[in-house]
Amino acid sequence: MLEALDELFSPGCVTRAADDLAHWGRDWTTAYKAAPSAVVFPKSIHEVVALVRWAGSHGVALVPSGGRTGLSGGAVANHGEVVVSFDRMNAISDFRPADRLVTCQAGVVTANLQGFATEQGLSYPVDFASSGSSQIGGNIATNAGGIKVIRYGLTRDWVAGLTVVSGSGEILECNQGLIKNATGYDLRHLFVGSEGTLGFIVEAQMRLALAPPPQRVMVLGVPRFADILEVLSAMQARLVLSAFEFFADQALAKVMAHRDLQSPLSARVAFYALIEFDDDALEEATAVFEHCVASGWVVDAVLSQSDTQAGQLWQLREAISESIAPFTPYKNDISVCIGDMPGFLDAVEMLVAREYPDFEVCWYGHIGDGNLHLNILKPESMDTQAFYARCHEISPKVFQAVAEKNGSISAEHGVGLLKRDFLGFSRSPAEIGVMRGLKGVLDPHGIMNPGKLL
Ligand code: 2HG
Ligand code: ZN
Repeated sequence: MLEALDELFSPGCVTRAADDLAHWGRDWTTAYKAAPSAVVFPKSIHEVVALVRWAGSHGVALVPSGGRTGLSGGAVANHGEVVVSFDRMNAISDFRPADRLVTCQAGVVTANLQGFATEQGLSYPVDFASSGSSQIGGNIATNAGGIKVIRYGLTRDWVAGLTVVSGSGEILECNQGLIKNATGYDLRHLFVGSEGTLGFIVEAQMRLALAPPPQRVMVLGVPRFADILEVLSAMQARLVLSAFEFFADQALAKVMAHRDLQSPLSARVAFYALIEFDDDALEEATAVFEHCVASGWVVDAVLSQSDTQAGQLWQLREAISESIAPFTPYKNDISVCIGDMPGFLDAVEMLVAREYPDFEVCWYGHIGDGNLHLNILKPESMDTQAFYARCHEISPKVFQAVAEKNGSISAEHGVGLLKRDFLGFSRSPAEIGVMRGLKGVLDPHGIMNPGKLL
């Protein structure tokens, strides 16, 4: 049956080679084995429509594939699905300065959109460590967050219009760049974060921001976990922050070893906060830093003196994920409201100390927007399956603590395969029922990324 794909696509746009299946059949999640039956590379919206209609009438499951930098298995094809790669739909077009809007095909790499915006004297402010590989379609399908959410929000906030091919093969043009549009349901937002389960995003109108003023980065040493929140509120009371990240010393040790970097402060401290702010707020930032030292929350800090140094300090945070990857980390990506963070931190810290006494635990994340990344590292001698099984036993306890604060069990990494069984900790049965109903309407044949999210 898959031979029909050769008729739907031009030569060279379908592959069944084993290496290609392994490459395009998975994302950065390491827990699953890729097993797609083919990979296709559409070059136009009409090819996507033809594919979806063909797949619907033959009951063939499709898995959308962007930069495959996801960490929840949303882009994993492990059941003979056809992978739909957007690598060849990567054009940026139709820049509209008056609206500060630009049209991107789904496969535009995030860094290319950022570069395009800079060339126009503007910026695309959503940013994360994987921006060199991740694609706009995938960012929208997972509502990607990253390191600047505290100031600029999530991907959702920059999506002004979407073109989607629904699971029944219809083209939906959602919102088309308008700021004001009070004509009923905003379907655009339904597709943001839908992980390809309702339709495939083929094109997006992205809003651009004004170029930011020059920035400064400060890394502060904070001996006690809870005091990071004191530093956050002191900073936010007087400064507009572009980022407020944190990492534990265990995470720093891994990055220093992996990238051969120096410790940012003269002595090692249990936790670090990395803040970024406008250069013209330097005096204010220094005053807050002094207040934090006087209050006993902070023991030392380093301030970037150039963009190069700012980039080096950012590496300490941004390279954590890649530095711990060789340790087969079990990832938690959880969030609560900032106001609930102090009690939540205590609860999770106690739980982790009790449940994972013999495992190395790496804390880091975007604490300024309420998002913690809690990575449990596999002891070298432990079998991977046994390690995952143990973490799966403990996860419900972590998620219970999240649920008690009405938090999210997946703040920015999506649900995919990895978190699907835990969705009920963050979404009520009634909500999940509505989600299933929507899936039935938009994906009547159940072919759009089946088995993910719901
Ligand atoms: C980050 O913030 C990414 O670095 C990855 O969201 C987080 O590796 C992780 O758990
Ligand atoms: Zn993150």
